[in-house]
Amino acid sequence: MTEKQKEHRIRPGLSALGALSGALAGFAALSVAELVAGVVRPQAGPVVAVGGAAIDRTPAAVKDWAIRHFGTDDKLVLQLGILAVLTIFALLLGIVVLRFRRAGTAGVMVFGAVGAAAAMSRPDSTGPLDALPSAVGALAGAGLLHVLAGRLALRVPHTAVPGPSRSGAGWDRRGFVVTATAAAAASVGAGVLGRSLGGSRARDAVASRRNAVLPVPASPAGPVPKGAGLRIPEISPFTTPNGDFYRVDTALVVPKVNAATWKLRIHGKGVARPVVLSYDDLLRRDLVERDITLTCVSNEVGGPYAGNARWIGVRLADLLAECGVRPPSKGGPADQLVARSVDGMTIGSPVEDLMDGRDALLAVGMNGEPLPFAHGFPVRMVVPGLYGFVSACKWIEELELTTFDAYDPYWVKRGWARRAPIKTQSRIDTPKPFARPKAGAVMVAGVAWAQHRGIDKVEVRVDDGPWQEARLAAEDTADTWRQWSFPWQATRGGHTLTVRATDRTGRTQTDRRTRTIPDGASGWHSVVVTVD
Ligand SMILES: Nc1nc2c(c(=O)[nH]1)N[C@H]1C(S)=C(S)[C@@H](COP(=O)(O)O)O[C@H]1N2
Ligand SMILES: [Mo]
Repeated sequence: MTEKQKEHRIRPGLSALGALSGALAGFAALSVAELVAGVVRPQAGPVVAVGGAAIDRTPAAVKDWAIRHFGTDDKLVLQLGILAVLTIFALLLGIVVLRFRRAGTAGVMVFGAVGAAAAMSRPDSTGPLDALPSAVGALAGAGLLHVLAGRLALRVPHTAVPGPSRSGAGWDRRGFVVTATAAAAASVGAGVLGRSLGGSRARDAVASRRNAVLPVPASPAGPVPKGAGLRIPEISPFTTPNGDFYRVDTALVVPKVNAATWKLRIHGKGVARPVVLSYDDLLRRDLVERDITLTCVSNEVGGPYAGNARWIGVRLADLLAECGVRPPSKGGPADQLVARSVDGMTIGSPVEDLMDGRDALLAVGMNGEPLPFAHGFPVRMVVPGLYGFVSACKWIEELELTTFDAYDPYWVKRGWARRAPIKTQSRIDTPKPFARPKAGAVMVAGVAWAQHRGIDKVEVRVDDGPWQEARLAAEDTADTWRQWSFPWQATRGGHTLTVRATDRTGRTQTDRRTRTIPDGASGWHSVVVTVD
C-alpha cells in the first residue's frame, strides 16, 4: 500500500475526529464566552446578543409569522436555531482545520467578531466591554481547535522510516483524548460558573421583588361584578391569571431589574420640571387600582394575545402634569411620549390620549402582586384602548416627551403604525375549531373587547343564517373585555359559527379581513364544527 492510499483510508475516521474537535472548540468558545459574560453582563453573551440583533433585523412580516407559529416559544426556537447553525459550522471548521490549519482557526475568530459586533450594537450595550465575551470565547475556541488539530496531524514520514505507530499514519491518540476530555470538562465548568455569576445580579433583583410591598391603593377598583365571569367551561376567565397572561416582547432573556437601584427619568420637550423617581417614590404616591384588558397588535382574528388583569399603578396624567407637561390640546409642544426600557425597547404613545382622563398607568402591580419579571417588573405602562406596542412598555426606565415628527420608536421603524387604538374584536372560545359536539343544546361563548369604548352588543350567526344577539355578561368597565354566551340548538352536520361585536359608539366590527400589520387585524372570527 502506498502512503497516498494509507492517507485515503484514514480520512473518514480522521474527518470525524476533526469534526469532533470543531464541536469541542465551539463548545469551549461558547462556555468561555458565558463565563466572561457572567462577569461583564449576561446580555453580552454571543448567543443572546446575536439572537437579539437577529430579532431587531427580522422583517416585521417574518416576526409576525414567528409569533403566530411559535407563540412565546419563538425565542427558544431562535436560540436553538442559532445553536444549530453554530454546531454545523463548528463541525465543518473542524474538518477544514485538518487541511488548512490557519483557515480553521481564523473561521472561529470570524464567529467571535460577529458575536462581539452584535453585543456592541445592542441598544442596551454599555460599551466596548460587551465585546469581551465573544472575543475571549473565540480566542479560547481557536486555541483549542489549533491544539486538537495538532494532535490529529498526520505523522506520515515522507521518508518511509518505520515509526512507532502501527498504522503508519500516526496521530497523537493519547494527547488528543487527554486534551479533548480536559477541554470538555473545563468548558462545562466555565459555563456553569458563568451562569451562576450572571445569576447573582438576578438574585438581587429577585430579592427586591420579594421585598416589595404594594401599598393599599388610594383608589381601589372595587369588586368585579358578579355576573362578569360566566360559569362556562372553556371560556376565557374574566381575569387572566398572571401565569396564563400572554407575553410578547423582543427580550431573549427576561430583564431582571433590581427595584432597589431602579430609577425612572421623565424629561424632554415641554417638561418644565424634569424628575428622576425611585421605586419607593412611586409607591409613596397615591396609587390607583384598575381592571384593564391588554391586547397585542399581532393578535390575529380569534388569536390568544389578549388578557385582562387588575393593575395597580400611578396615574400617568397626574405625574406628567406635575412635571409641567400639557397635552397638545392645551398648547403642549410634545405630542408623543416615548417610553424606553432597560433593554432598549422604545414605545411611543400619544400624549393627548395619556392625559384625556383615561386611566393610563405606570403600573407596579398585576393581579395582587408586584409585576412578574416577564411582565415588566418593577414598572411598566398600561393604557386602556391602545395596543401594547404603542403603550405598554415593560421594564421602563425613561419617559421622554417628544413629537411624532421628531422620533420613530422601535416598531414604527419596522413598518408598524405610529398610532394604534385597539380595534373592536370578538372571539369564540367555545366550541373549539373542529369540535364535534352532540346535537341539541350547545353553549357558544367567548369574549369581546373594545377597550375604552365598551362593548354594547355581540351577535352570533350560524352558517348563513340571521345574526342573533348573544347574552352579554355584566360589564366591569369600558376598559375591560366582556364575556358573552349564546345557547345554540345544534343540528347534525357541519356548521360555521361566526361572531361580531358592536362597541358603545354604535360601530359594528367590520367583516373586512386585514393583516395585523400595520395597526391590528380586523374581521370576524369563525369556528367550524361538526355536530354528531
Ligand atoms: N420592553 C418591552 N416592552 C414591551 C414590549 C417589548 O418587546 N419590550 N412589547 C410590547 C408589546 S408588543 C405588547 S403587546 C405588550 C405585551 O405585554 P405582556 O407581555 O405583559 O403581555 O408589551 C409591550 N411592551
Ligand atoms: Mo404587541
